[in-house]
Amino acid sequence: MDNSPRSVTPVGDVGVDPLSQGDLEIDTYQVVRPDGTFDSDRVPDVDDESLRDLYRWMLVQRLYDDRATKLQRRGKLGTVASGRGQEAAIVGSGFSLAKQDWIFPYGREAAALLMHGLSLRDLLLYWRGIEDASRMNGANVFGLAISIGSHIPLATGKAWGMQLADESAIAFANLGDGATSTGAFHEGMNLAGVLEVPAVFFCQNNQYAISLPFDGQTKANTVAQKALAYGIDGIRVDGNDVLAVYNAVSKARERALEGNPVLVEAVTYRRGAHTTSDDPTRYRDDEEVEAWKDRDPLERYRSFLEKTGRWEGIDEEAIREDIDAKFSDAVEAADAFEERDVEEIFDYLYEEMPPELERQLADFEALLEERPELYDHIERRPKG
Ligand SMILES: Cc1ncc(C[n+]2csc(CCOP(=O)(O)OP(=O)(O)O)c2C)c(N)n1
Ligand SMILES: [Mg+2]
Repeated sequence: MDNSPRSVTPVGDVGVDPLSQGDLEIDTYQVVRPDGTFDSDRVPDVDDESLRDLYRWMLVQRLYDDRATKLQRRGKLGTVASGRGQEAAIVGSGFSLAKQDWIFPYGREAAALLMHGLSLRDLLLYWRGIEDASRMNGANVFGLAISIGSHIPLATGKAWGMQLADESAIAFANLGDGATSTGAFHEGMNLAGVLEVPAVFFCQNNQYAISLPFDGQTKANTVAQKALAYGIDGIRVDGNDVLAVYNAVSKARERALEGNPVLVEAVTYRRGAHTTSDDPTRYRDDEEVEAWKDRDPLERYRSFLEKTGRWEGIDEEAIREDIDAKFSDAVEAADAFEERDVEEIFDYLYEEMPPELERQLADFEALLEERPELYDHIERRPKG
């Protein structure tokens, strides 16, 4: 055989017809349109108080974000990742979960975690770097995935475990559009499909991963279509329409419990900065932000409640006062929480510390001896 490089001639029309992006038309499910009109057949069959609670929880999310941001500015929280603009995605999904389900959070979904039983104090402590507080709380909330996408295979694993134990519950992972570009996303989704586990992967496509816009993240038109490659269900939903998200995730949950994992894409927008350490004016223009302001999830849903005669039951001022008081109490409780020893960073990874970690701990302790001012604001473990 001749293995010298050969010239390549165009193959011409030989009947090869590649599948392409245009072949996938994925609808975006909606219940309430941006102008507040709605599809009455799609209004979920829940009582009026629950419909009002959806609004109340969205307000909780918004107020939490405002207060947490101010707290960070006063130096009392490490960083804050706000859910502003994503309230409908956060609350509509959180509201559809049962107590026995497990949430694998990604950071912006404060209201969903609070409604799942996590205390406000523990949430604040997390953002102060005290992660283990949340484990005392007994809520089915896993630690926050700071390493993007790392929780996706864990959610698959938890769902598998619950399936093997014959529990009627799902693992629910919140993730961003950026997380869909990680290897962990692929591994978690693929295994979920193969094992047919009760998991729902909820991607809040807020159009950015820090400064990188969605079309720089993937060549695919949608996140939802990626589900098909894993042989699982995909749903694309208007993430600023709380009823649409509630219906979509409720349906996904039902499917998941039957052994059909689902990837849900909620199309939304991150209205604020990525975190309190980011300046979004450096990479996006005001017109874009203004355009999404017109699609505000709270205003849209308020208009639905007004049109259907349910708004009267909501006392916004009372909710604000209640949240303010609860937030102040939670800050006080967080302040009273025992300071952690900085060496504890080394404690919880292995039952027995491996030599490499021992070496790092020794280096760290030597550094603290040499420059105690680095950590003089933090409690130190007594020697010996
Ligand atoms: C593995 C990993 N790479 C990079 C980062 C730095 N980082 C923090 S948030 C973020 C973007 C996340 O974007 P997305 O998943 O869309 O979530 P969003 O913040 O938009 O809600 C990046 C790259 C990280 N935390 N983990
Ligand atoms: Mg994003």
